[in-house]
Amino acid sequence: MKLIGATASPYVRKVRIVMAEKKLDYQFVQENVWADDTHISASNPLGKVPCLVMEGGEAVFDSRVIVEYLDTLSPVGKLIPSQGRERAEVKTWEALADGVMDAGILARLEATWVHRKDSERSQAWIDRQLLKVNDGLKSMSQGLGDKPYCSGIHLSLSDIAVGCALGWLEFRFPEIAWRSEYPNLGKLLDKLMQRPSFADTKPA
Ligand SMILES: N[C@@H](CCC(=O)N[C@@H](CS)C(=O)NCC(=O)O)C(=O)O
Repeated sequence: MKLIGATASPYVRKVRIVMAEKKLDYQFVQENVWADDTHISASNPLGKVPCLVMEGGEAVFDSRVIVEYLDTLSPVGKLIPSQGRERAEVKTWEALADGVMDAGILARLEATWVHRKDSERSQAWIDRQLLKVNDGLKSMSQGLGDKPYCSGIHLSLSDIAVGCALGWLEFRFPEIAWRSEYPNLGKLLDKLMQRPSFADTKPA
């Protein structure tokens, strides 16, 4: 399998962490989707990473579809419960964490995208997205409470998705003081960073 991605992308990181936790082999091909000469649309018509390219050349995207597929490949370290309420709970954690990243990325692009003039940038839009980030963090913190992991006592995709969102916020929005406001999230990220899967994929 070939994974097309970038080391700064939190969605790509989610996939790489799942690959590592499940001990799956893959080739990591780095692609800058923001460069004028990117070839990403040859694999993913949406022009986004991550994109998984299978042995036969078929492409699988987006990150949620990829990680769900990867979890079926090996019984090692099951990350998504197979059915019922528990499965819906883990997928909802993932949707929340991905939603925080989506909002953060929209805010960042509004402020920094090189093809937008300063007069075209909207502070109201940035504020709207940052409110989602803050509300998402609050909800994560409340959901985690004093449990060791988001969905109970074992690592699951919930923690991986939340860890990627927190790690990306620390990387791109160091001014958001989520560690002091939500110490339980900081504790969770510090614990996750002890795992090689997290430590080896720090956003860069
Ligand atoms: N929902 C997608 C989001 C992927 C995504 O937005 N990736 C960013 C990189 S962090 C990207 O490729 N953006 C390029 C673009 O929007 O044109 C997923 O989970 O894979």
